[in-house]
Amino acid sequence: MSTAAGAGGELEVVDRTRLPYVYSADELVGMFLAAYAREESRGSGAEPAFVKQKRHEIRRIVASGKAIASVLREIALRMPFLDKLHPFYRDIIDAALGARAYKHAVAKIGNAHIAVRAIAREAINAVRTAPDKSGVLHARRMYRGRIVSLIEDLRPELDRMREIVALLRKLPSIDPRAFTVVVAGAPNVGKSSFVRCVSTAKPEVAEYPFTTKRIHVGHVRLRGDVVQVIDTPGLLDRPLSERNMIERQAVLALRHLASVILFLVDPTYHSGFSLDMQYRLYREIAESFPAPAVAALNKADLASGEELERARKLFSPVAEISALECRGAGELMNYVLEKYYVPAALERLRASRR
Ligand SMILES: Nc1nc2c(ncn2[C@@H]2O[C@H](COP(=O)(O)OP(=O)(O)OP(=O)(O)O)[C@@H](O)[C@H]2O)c(=O)[nH]1
Ligand SMILES: [Mg+2]
Repeated sequence: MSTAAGAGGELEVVDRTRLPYVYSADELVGMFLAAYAREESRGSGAEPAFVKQKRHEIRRIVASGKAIASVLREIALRMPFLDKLHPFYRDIIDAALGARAYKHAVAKIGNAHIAVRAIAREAINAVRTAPDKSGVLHARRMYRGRIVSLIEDLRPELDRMREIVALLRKLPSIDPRAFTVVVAGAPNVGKSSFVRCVSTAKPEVAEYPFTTKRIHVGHVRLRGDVVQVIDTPGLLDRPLSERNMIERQAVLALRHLASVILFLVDPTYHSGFSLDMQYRLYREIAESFPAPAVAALNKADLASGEELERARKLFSPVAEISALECRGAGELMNYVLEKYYVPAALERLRASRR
């Protein structure tokens, strides 16, 4: 079984501050022409006009070519490298664009900087060997036309990279390498209440990609280590079969985050979902996620003895709590950490000493 903590290691996490600004094709053309125009004519007055014109032209080609080549190179280098990326991010990028299309786009932008240099070299040769003034002008037209059409050719890839960067910047601030308890369950069963009960600080609320849903990210501090607790309203409360492909993949990306899934059950009809429906959901989550799943009964203050008894039979819960008053919530969290986090932490410690 691979948990997020176990899979951590050398996998990279998206660092939002390192993501490049991806220029649009129009911005790049503007930048290219501006860099070209910026180079002013220099040289001694004694020089023949034709020689001076050639030297000026070459300087413009060198400056504008360098500007564009370095921007393209920078974009390609700073886009996340898919093969090294933590699978949580990989799945999100794959859902947005497809892994192959992403790699292709990054490679095309990266290779374009080499093409720019080659075009500039040829243009410089053409200027050097031009027999007359109009030959220089011809070389200039050729050069500018080729660079502009190369940028135009990158337009779809640049647009896609702009979308991906915007998406990555908006992702909730989750550390996929940290031990993560994902709190799941039908709507209204008390997931957010539970996260509030156990979180050291007020949980953050963030958008989740490809859904209209938000997730709440709470943290539990444990002697220098931080455990994440995320509740997933609307993400894990509906069968996967009812979702479109992209949403499905976005939901499944959570499997790379979850070290353990805590499934909350409302044994009363208070939340409006029958026990059978909650049980089906529990089975589905347990089957689609590699992380272990444990169930706990919430709203113990509200439930009748009979309701509790039925729920116990179905779910074999590890605890019965009341998140409204936070009764039993801390103990449940401790139980989950003792059982799943401590062994993982010890294992990591042992591995680091090996
Ligand atoms: N009596 C009682 N009410 C509870 C308990 N836990 C939650 N509630 C109430 O149940 C309602 C839903 O609680 P939430 O914590 O928002 O539930 P949720 O699972 O996050 O709901 P969604 O995010 O909409 O799926 C609220 O009115 C809570 O006050 C509990 O242990 N006992
Ligand atoms: Mg909620």
